[in-house]
Amino acid sequence: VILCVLVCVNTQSVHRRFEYKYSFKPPYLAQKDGSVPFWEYGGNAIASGESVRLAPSLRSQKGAIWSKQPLNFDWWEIDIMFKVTGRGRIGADGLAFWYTTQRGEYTGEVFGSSDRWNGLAVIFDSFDNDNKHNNPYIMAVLNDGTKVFDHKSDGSQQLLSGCLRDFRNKPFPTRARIEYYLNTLTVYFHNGMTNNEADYELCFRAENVVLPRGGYLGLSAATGGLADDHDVIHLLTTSLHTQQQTGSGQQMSSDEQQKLSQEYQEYQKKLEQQKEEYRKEHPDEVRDKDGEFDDWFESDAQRELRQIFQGQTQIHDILRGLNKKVDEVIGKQMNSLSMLTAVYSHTQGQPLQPGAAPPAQMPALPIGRHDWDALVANNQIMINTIAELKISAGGVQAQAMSGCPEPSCVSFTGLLLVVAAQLILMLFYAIYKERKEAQAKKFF
Ligand SMILES: [Ca+2]
Ligand SMILES: [Ca+2]
Repeated sequence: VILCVLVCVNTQSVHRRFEYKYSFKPPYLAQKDGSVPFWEYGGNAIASGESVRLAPSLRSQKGAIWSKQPLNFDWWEIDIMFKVTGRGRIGADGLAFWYTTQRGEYTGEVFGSSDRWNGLAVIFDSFDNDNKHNNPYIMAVLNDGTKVFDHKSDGSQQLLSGCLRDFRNKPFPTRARIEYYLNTLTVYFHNGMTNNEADYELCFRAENVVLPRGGYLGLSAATGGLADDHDVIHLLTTSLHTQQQTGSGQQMSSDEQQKLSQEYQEYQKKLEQQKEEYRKEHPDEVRDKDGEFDDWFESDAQRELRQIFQGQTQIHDILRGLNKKVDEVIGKQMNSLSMLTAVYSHTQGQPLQPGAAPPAQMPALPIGRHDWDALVANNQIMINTIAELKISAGGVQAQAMSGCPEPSCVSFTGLLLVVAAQLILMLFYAIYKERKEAQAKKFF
């Protein structure tokens, strides 16, 4: 999926620009007075240096954060890193991302913000109101300002598209990447089982989506009788521009650009100043943050958990590598097989034209029945080895599920066998080709 995205993006040559005025991220996410630059939050939301807690794990809490300015570009990609955590097996209510023509409320009816919105909501719905065992669910809901969100059915009759994904209580923060480019809306989800940047999966893609221009960005969350903490660690906005857009009238005037960069420099200076002040005021904390004492305060249980996660992440990486290699081997295998078949059928079954003189007599079949059988047998061995390898990979996965923290349980014998078999086949083919060429030369 990631590969496709890269390729698609490359072929259409999208120009990307990070939009700091529509983003927030740690450290120093909130300033000393609690404000978040370029954003406004309210309700029960609290911003700290590290995250924005939209709704805390207390009953009936609501909160939201909204961008101060509407977007001044048409296409965008927004990456949200968040954590929904709670003690219960079930949590509530959920979190929502908004792109709407007006800023919503901070204590509204729909996951903390306004109903009858005009624009897009991407909702992370934790609680299963309609009892269909299909939550937590991620969905996009479009609204033109007239529809009332149907909580009773979890919006199942109103959603544009969605996917069933558990985003609660993950070892690493979960992430969503929402892309709106040339009227195609794509949502990717990172399940937080690893902290690997490449682990986004497609949730859905919808075409011909028309959103109003110049919307505001927002995030909101709400709790009910059950209550999770809803923390957003960052929201990063990138504007996407087609080549024509950047080439023509969309270009900013140099005055405007100068003003913007000056503004940005001032913002950076202010940030640095605040960091310095913070260091002066909290010398201990800063030292702590540098990690000097981190290792001293890890309990046994924490350490064990950390080791398990590390082990599982490693197993996951190894499995992914193995999968890729097996795919490669199968691909090569298919290639050589089709080449061989083509050659074989060419030499065996060349039909002779009745009228035409037979071409310079066909060379005796350069590959005997015996050679062919050997090749087929070789092939069979390779297919069996791949099957074995797949089974052993499955075993490793099962072990990983049962919490085996050792990353070394993978046997590479299978992999080596495949590689060896592949080499033998290549060698065989090379010899065969040489023989054929030598024989062909005799005729010229
Ligand atoms: Ca719900
Ligand atoms: Ca449901």
